[in-house]
Amino acid sequence: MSDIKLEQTWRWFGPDDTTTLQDVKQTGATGIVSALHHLPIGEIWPVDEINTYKKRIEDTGLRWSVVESIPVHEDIKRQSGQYKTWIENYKQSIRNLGKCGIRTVCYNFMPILDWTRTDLEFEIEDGSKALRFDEVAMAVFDHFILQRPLAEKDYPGQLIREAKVYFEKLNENQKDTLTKTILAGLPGSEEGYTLEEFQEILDTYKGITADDLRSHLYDFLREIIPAAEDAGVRMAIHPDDPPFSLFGLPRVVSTEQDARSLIEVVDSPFNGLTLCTGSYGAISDNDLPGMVKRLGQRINFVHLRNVQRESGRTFYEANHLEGSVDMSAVMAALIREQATRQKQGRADLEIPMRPDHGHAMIGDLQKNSLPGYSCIGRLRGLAELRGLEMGLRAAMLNNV
Ligand code: DNO
Repeated sequence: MSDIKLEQTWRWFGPDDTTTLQDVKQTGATGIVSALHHLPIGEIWPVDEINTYKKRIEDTGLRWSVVESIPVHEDIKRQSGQYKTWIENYKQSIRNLGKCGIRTVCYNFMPILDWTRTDLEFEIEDGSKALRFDEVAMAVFDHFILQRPLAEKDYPGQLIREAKVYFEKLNENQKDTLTKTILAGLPGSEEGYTLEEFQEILDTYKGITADDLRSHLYDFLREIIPAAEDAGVRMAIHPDDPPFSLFGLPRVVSTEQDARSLIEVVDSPFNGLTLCTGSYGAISDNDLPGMVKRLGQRINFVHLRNVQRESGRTFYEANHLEGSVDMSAVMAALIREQATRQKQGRADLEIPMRPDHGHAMIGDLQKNSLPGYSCIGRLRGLAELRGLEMGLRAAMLNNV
């Protein structure tokens, strides 16, 4: 147990990222989390493109540890159109990654929108900027700006009344910013929409219930996991962020029960989870240390990030060791999980972990860094998490 640790990784968005690979080296991270962002969703990732990208990373002395993400085509989530072709392509991409020695793939199954926030510049008391999800702002957008038919039904009356007051105070610029924040696509989500496009694509989900989406996910897993097993690639599904329905769309990877059910559908270590403490942690029902204890054997990738839950469903992203998630209890549970794996003789002891998001702070504020993916904010997070891990591990080893 003494010399193993979590593999410290860093998300890098490719050559245009304002944080360069050389910068990443200085953070102390050794692994890169990245994707072939330029390829259209659904297309096969060719071996030569994977190898070229991999070499570029390795030339800096880093390792491409995790793919985040191979996006899942909307047709697969709806089981419509060309979905069978997209599934075959997905399998081929997994096989190709396996051939190139890339062993972990993170993905999600959220309809239309990947992660969603309503404010990208929420100033906290030290002057740094955080991302925030405000349930009132969400209702403002959904009911008053998008004017989604029947949106009102999805919110308590009191929330709609608050949203009305909020909406009436917004000027055109502010409405525009809120719209862009929700629809333009946050880093990694690969897609952005205008209001009209968004309503159109929402309509394509009409009649698709949570049970339907769940069964589409399970069918997808039954298809891809055998391919992942053959290729030696561990799949790690990312939870819904935030972990509840938005715009009346179903979401099926939000709770411990969701995670448990989906790993049971195909009972293989290659059918695993991304433990994202910030996503699961946005609702108080998710007991994160308990989840690591109970589902740890199937955790293939870890995103460590904290959230401060406010009232209702509102939250903002807090510093990594502050906020509503007990990060030291999560870390202790991960360390115990590694010790268990070691006893079991498992090869995957060094579970890849990345500091997820960070505040825009100090030099980040003058730089045009991607929302949540500032360099110094994440560096602070990684440094704190590394210290937490090292201290806890030493204390646990010596039974302090
Ligand atoms: C946000 C990220 C998500 C995540 C995908 C995984 O910061 O955690 O975009 O990458 O949902 O597929």
